[in-house]
Amino acid sequence: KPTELKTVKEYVDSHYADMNATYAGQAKGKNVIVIHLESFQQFSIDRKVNGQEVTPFLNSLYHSSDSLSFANFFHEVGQGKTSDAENMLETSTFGLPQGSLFAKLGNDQTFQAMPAILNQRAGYSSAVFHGNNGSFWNRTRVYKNMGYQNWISGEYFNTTGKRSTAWGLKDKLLFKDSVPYLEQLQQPFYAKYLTVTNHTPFELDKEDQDPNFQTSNSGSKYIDNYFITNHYLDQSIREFFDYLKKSGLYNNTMVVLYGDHYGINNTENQELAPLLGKDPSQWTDLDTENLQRTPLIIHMPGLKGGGVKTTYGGEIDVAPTIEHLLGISTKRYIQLGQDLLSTNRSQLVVMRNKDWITPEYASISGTIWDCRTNTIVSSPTVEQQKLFKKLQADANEKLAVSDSLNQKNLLRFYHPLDFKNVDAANFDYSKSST
Ligand code: GP9
Ligand code: MN
Repeated sequence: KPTELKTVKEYVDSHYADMNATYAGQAKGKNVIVIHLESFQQFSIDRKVNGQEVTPFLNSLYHSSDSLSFANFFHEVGQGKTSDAENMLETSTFGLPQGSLFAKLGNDQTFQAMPAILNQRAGYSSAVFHGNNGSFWNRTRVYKNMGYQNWISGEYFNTTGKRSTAWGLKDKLLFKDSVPYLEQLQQPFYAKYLTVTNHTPFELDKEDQDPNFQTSNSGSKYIDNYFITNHYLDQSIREFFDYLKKSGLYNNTMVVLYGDHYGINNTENQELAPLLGKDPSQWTDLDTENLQRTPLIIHMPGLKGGGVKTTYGGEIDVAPTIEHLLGISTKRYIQLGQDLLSTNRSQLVVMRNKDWITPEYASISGTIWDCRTNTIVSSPTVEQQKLFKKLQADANEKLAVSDSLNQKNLLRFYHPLDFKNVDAANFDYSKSST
């Protein structure tokens, strides 16, 4: 048993954030549906364009007392983009410093991921739904290694002609056409939907656009298009919720919605600034960092203690949060995130490039910013210098632990109590076999 694994385990044990009794087990036995909102950023929540809400339905979910919503949730992806987000959400470890973990290591990696954990601890079945080809981001291989029982990819759907954009089946059709498969899943199930229509360059056929929604005239085609596909995404989620309610699934399901990473590139900040009520000439690197917030909304009818939470966290923290809501202790697993609802968690959010942010300070390419004044901390006190050094060391350690774990495939040697390693050979995703 390599000493590297010991180091990882010690790190995890000393950073474990325990369950919050108010929330632990509230979703016990419920179905879980994770909805990955492609490229969807926090700034679109509550955003009005021409006096009209861009995403009225998501806004209503965000503010519902049946939701736990997070105002300071950050994406932490690297070059693996969507695949890094998926990896973080389901394993609570980071993607790689370069490239995509799914693509580079996914074939032979040992995962102790959410589908297998929920299956083995609480009898959950599992499925992923997505309108792009199964092989994109090496998903077919990775999902088997993660223990997904069903992978309902683009091959399962009619994706011809105007039913698709360049990235696959349009979201409204994905939700609609997935129903016959969703309804075959044994409950409780863990199901993930990866939306794709709100993906750069955010192009959508005229007939899919809401004639009553008038987008911005920002001077950036990307921004103007972005609000159009945001709005379409919002409608697709509303339609899916209508289905959940009509079918009755709504009452015994917890829905988790999150944005995977930014959609609007830094190159568009000058055009974006006025829409956010900011002076473009005053735009700072911290403003850009602040845009790396993406929504996280955990919605469940009857939830107690809901509301908009201001705790600082990121994608790495989602798996333990969900597991604890389901009443599953995560103590025995190697997970680098901390339950967002725990009362003894760290407020340090670590980005894949070693930048970090806390409620007070941010480090961006080695420069320290004061988050409250939006200025560079140019002459830090001795106390501050010590603090910044400590925060950077903590950030570096978290990434190093993750990289050691993943790059050396250390989970091969780790056997959590009652966890049976996943055997990819148990899963056959070919359409004919269903
Ligand atoms: C592709 C989709 C987009 O299937 O998930 O991935 P991204 O380009 O955002 O990484
Ligand atoms: Mn993505």
